[in-house]
Amino acid sequence: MTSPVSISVDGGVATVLIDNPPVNATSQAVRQGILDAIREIDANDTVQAAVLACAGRTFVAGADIREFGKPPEEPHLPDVLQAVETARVPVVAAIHGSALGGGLELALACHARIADGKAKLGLPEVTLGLVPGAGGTVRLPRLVAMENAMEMVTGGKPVSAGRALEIGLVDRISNNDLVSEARAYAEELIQSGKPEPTSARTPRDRPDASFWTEKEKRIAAKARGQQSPVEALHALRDSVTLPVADALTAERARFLRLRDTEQAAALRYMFFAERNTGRPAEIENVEPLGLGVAGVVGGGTMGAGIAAAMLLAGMTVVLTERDAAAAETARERVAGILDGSRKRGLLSDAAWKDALSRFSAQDNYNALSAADLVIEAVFEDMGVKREVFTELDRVCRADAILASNTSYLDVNELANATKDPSRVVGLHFFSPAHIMKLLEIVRTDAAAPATLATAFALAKKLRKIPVLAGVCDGFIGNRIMAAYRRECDFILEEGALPQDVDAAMRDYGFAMGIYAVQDMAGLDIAWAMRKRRAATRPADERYSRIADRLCELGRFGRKTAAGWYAYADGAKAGQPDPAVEKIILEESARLGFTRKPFTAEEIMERILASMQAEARAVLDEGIALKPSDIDVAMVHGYGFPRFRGGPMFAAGYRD
Ligand code: 3H9
Repeated sequence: MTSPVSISVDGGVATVLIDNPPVNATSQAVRQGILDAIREIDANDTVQAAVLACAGRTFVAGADIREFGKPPEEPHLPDVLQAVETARVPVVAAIHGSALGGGLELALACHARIADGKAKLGLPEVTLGLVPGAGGTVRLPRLVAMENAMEMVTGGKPVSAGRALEIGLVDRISNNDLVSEARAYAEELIQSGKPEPTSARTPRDRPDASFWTEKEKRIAAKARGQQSPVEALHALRDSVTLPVADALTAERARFLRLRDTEQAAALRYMFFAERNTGRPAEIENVEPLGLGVAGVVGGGTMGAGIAAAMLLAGMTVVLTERDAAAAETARERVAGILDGSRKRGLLSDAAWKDALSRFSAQDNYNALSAADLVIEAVFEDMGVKREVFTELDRVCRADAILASNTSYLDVNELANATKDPSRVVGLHFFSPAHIMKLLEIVRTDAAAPATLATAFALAKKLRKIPVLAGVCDGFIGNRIMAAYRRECDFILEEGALPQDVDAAMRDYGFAMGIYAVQDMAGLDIAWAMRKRRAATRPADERYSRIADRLCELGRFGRKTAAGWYAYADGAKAGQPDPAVEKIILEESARLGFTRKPFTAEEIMERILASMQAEARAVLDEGIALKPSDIDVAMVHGYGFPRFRGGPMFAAGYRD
């Protein structure tokens, strides 16, 4: 087998090239190849400097995640990096694409670093439930200030090449031909002498004990039970309090210990589940239709978010509203979102202007006549949505795709309101639509393969994770949420209070509990739906009246300063309310329950069991293609903690 690492020597400078598609991960063959190349360089007196570069779209993007479940094979990455760092000649890392995890650790072990202007550099191990395992926490604080190292290692977010230069992570930015500039840099180092190995340098700073205490408090609170961010902080503390060799050993031990945890297994599973969500067989080899011009009907929170998402992805967007005043409000809303992205540095001034120039808000449907795709995001009511589809049928091109952003309604019924149901699909975005990664693609009975292929192409263009769902009440996510919300109300009837349920969910890793979420979103829409469905509800079905009783009192959540909690003086955080407790106790008594205390574990067991039961029904009915799609939906649309892998993973499902 040929090695994925090759070496060529030209005029005293060796170029070591790693070529291991798709992302040059440090598989066993790559590790062996780098080690062999360094040995060859060490043995060849004509070589005076080396450049380490990668073929294809990126520098080394990390260890090979697929190897993590298996016993590690020699040579181990720390030993390979030790060989690079102690090489006889200076080694310059030439970084393009992404230098991540073990890839950045490799660059840190080199004697100098030059990066392409568009490169990204990071240590994302915490997002896989790990800490860097090949010297990242020890070498990084010897190049950058501890505050910056801490952000990179405990947050896991990559930094841009520009930022990397600013903080001292790279020495130079290449503006032209990266490898030639790296070679020129290597030649300079032949003259000026080999820089000191990174691990032999003095740390940029050694913060005092109060720094670590304060950071640990903050990081642990943010991690909500995920172990790796706090472990990463401890590894950084070791790197400036222990001798270097001991810090490297301690880091490696931490990495190996974490690699075998359930959290790391869950995060690895999620990594692949997100990239491999199911696609319907009928769209293989089907060309998607064009996605240049998109229409959006309705400029409320969802419509404006969807419009912004498409503008940010380079599409031209026409939004329609019922009259000029509403169109102007929608325009302002979309402009506000784009402005927010610019202020947070996610959009350059030029890109912001460009996005605005591709947007218009109109007060009539005729403006949609040129659109390739139209997404309606009007009020969640079948009558209103049917009218919209009738209008779209009248004004849109015969080959335009018509999509509904409904979160519950029967998309088949909407499709049948059009002349050509094969062009209709559900596209269920999550709020805020320009940020949330999940896109449920709802397949109607008549949807043509090209319609579905285009929906998947849209997800890719918007950098969203597509999850295919069949038509049913609530599709995948809302249906499972409705099931566990019902279960939570039963737990209230049997003895718990909303604050107990919410605390149990937060302890498990959710950002918010179900009752705080309902108060934020508003209780009225779900109430209206329950009333609509009351006539068809089976008489023997268990039904909790608590939420209805709150709504009857006008307690619709934060917006009315009262819901499951009380919100005094516009407070964002609710307080337990004796009036709610009274209603719950009355309902328990009415139903004949002797209230009993629930532990957080018991509450979570009931919640998970109800999610899993509904998820199995969703699979049996063919609403979801596979269990991991359900996990992706619950993690990315409903706040299920990613480090727990989703309800199916928690039930023992492994891909
Ligand atoms: C680590 O390094 C530990 C060390 O500290 C210690 C070691 C001792 N391994 O995302 P994409 C596959 S931990 C295996 O669609 P993009 C991916 O599954 C690691 N496979 O492309 C997909 O396969 P397929 C730290 C990997 O352009 C294909 O590559 N590193 C790996 O949107 C394309 O991926 C990370 O966490 C991998 N490491 O984004 C980096 N990475 O085509 C993880 C990717 O069969 N990777 N694949 O579906 C990423 O963040 C993105 O993939 C990247 C490219 C930004 C690189």
